[in-house]
Amino acid sequence: MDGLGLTVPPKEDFTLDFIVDTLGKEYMVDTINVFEQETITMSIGSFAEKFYEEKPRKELYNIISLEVSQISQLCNSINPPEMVRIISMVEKLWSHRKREEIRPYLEKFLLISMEGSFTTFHVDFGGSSVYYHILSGQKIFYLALPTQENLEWFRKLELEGEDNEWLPDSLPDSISRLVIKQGETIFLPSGVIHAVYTPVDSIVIGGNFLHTGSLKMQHRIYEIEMEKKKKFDIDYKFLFPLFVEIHFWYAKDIFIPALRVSNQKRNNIKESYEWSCIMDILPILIKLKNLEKQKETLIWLSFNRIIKAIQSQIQIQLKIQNPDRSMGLSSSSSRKTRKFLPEISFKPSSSENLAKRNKMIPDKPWF
Ligand SMILES: O=C(O)CCC(=O)C(=O)O
Ligand SMILES: [Fe+2]
Repeated sequence: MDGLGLTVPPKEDFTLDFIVDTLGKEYMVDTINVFEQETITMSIGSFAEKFYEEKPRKELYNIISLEVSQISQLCNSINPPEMVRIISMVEKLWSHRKREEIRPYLEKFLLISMEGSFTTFHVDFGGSSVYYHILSGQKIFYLALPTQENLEWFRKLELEGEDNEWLPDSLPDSISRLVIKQGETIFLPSGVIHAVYTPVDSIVIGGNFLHTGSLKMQHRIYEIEMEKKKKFDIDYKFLFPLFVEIHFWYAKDIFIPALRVSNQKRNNIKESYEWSCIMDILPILIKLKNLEKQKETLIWLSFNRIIKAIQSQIQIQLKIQNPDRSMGLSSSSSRKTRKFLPEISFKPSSSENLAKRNKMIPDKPWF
């Protein structure tokens, strides 16, 4: 696609027939039974039969979670937008082919939707950002920004509302309606609350990604998901795979080594994107560690070590930034200070941070 670095196959080739032939009729897919808003697993062959029924169809099904990154005949002609490939935390972490066998694949979804399908208000898992390209058909998005008020509304909806309501009793004050036509692409930033209506049969190519510019929002959404999980015991498959591990590994493999290098060079990185990310991720790691306490995770045993490592590198950096001020861990009150390090007032305000990020991202696409 012009300017985006997105590659998609020609829509004439990428039909439901082609997808069924490639996967084989017996290939099982999760679909949404639209009127019940319930997940139903069926073969792609059965889905196609229902798809080719005479309209108006008696039942509507919507495929929104068919990921094809490991099906070469379907994925070879798809390349997510360049920006996604650059900033995706999953891409970055797995670019060295470490832990390949557990890599989550989320950047090449096919969505196959029957006319009249709708998806109720939600935020994509883990507060992931989204790219969404209409190969054929059309979609109508109803969008609400992730303001504090709207997120509180969404939280209540998640915890108390009816799951299958297209129009819940209350709605955020301001909702934007966005029609996306064939050949168009949208990006949804982290945390955007959205509902989607499909006015005509549609095939969409889309993907989800976490990125360091939205660490706080991603974590905010994850907290809501955890609250919901606690209340309703939802399946892990509805959460961003390895969400906690991804943040842990990112800190361990990317943030700490980068901060260590800056510290060794005695670089003051106070104004850098790198620093704002590090200050964002530390409190998140502390909260994730506590959230995960009860659970067996791959990384639980090393969590404290990584948190300590990041805290001590932050301390070294703070001394570089403020050579005249005593920020040392050696002072008697250091234990407390260390615990609340992220709140230390050296942090630029969030709008400054944002501006900095916008400026910095093109310079440091690797971070
Ligand atoms: O196209 C749809 O029906 C839903 C798309 C969406 O928002 C999602 O899959 O998260
Ligand atoms: Fe979504």
